[in-house]
Amino acid sequence: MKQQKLMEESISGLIVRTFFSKLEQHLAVDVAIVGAGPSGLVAARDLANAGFKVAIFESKLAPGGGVWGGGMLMNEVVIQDDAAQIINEFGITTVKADDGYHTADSVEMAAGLIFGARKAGAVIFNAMAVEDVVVHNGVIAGVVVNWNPVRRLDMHVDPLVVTARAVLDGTGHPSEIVAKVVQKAGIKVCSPTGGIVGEKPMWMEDGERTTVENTMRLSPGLYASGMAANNVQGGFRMGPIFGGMLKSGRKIARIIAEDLSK
Ligand code: 48F
Repeated sequence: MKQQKLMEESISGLIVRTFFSKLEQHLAVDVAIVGAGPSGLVAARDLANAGFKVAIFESKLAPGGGVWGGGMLMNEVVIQDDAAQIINEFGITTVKADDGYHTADSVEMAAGLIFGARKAGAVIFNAMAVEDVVVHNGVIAGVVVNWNPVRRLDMHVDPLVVTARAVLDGTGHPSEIVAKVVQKAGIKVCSPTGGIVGEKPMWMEDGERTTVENTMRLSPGLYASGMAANNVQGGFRMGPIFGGMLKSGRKIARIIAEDLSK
């Protein structure tokens, strides 16, 4: 007589099969986005909506980057008039305030950005860190991934590789991926020094403007958005105002889409 499957076996089996199928389908993607902060999530949604295969790798358990904490753990953020529309497209509510600013509940914004990117078709691998890049003849051709707990515990475990036609560094302040490219691969990037200039201190107005200006292709196959872009070019930081991050995500999605369509 056939033995009936136990519930425990069915549940574990479903998780293992669906996860590995998802991973296998994303071992070669059009765009690998490193970091699920606001700029990366906006870029992911735009690129997925444009029909590209997008995978986001986020080292933390919860995607959303620096959005959740608002300003000093007060869970509201501020967005300028000309960028509010971008999160409204995700269905996130903004409340108009004085002087051309809007506020948004940071928990709704983080959750909404994640949901919007995922619903557009971008797949998010959380608790998975990018520890290196793939370089073929000077062209960035993918990312090297491992479980973040493995990295944190400094375990000697070899990683896996995801190939990509474009790699976006959306890792925020440290621009971890560009650092690998410059320091380890010895590739010069498009910046005043050919390397990472380093983020400057607080100046909200200038930082917001330059975040968008600094968003660009850095070398063949490599792009940066958000604070990572600012760190590379030496822009100012700006704290809990997010218009620049949203516009940066939108701008880099357009640049990547144009490059991949050539
Ligand atoms: O820093 P983050 O939110 O990126 P962003 O889009 O936005 C910056 C703002 O949140 C804020 C600000 C606004 O004015 O200044 O800081 O530039 O999110 C970056 C994400 O990248 C993840 C990290 O956990 C965070 O969620 N991350 C960093 N390094 C890696 C990574 C890595 N090596 N692999 C995977 N994820």
